[in-house]
Amino acid sequence: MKDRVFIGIGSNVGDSEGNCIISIKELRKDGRLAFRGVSSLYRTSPVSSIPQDDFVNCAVFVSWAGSPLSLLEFLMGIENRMGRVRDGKKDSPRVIDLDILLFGNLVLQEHSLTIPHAELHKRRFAMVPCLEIDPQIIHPGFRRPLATFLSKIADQQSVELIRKINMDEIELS
Ligand code: PH2
Ligand code: MG
Ligand code: MG
Repeated sequence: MKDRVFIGIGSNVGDSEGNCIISIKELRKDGRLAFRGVSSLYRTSPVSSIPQDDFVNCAVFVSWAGSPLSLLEFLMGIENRMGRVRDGKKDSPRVIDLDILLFGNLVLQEHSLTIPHAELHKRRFAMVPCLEIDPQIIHPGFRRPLATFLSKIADQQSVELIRKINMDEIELS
């Protein structure tokens, strides 16, 4: 089955905008993934107890012809190839972060993977790009429109539009 999947993308080390674009191209190289849409790029304040630089965030909407765990493995492979260093600390700065936010209507809690992403409904930087792609998204865990969670988030979480992504930037050459 091909599921409607939203993947959250973030970077706050190096050329963050460029890293997000490269990661989308990497995603598109795999035959199991069918690309459906992409959000704009946003500059977002870090949601973390560790002081760090602002992030660039965006989201892509895809179909994935495989299991959630096979997608997780694929995403981690891209993160590793792009130089992601895993220091074991939560929320440390990162070259690239690719998170499964939603996987169809699936609700899953395993030690290696929670779907929907456990923090999705608490993070403006994750919700705004998804809702740009599809304002009608229903959170399958809470069975409520994702948009209803936005108003509950503290103002400190800033999310500013940088620009749209052009299709030719993410086209495979
Ligand atoms: N990712 C985190 C923690 N905090 N803050 C922003 N603004 N954007 C992120 O992508 C982000 C974060 C953990 O993955
Ligand atoms: Mg993350
Ligand atoms: Mg992650």
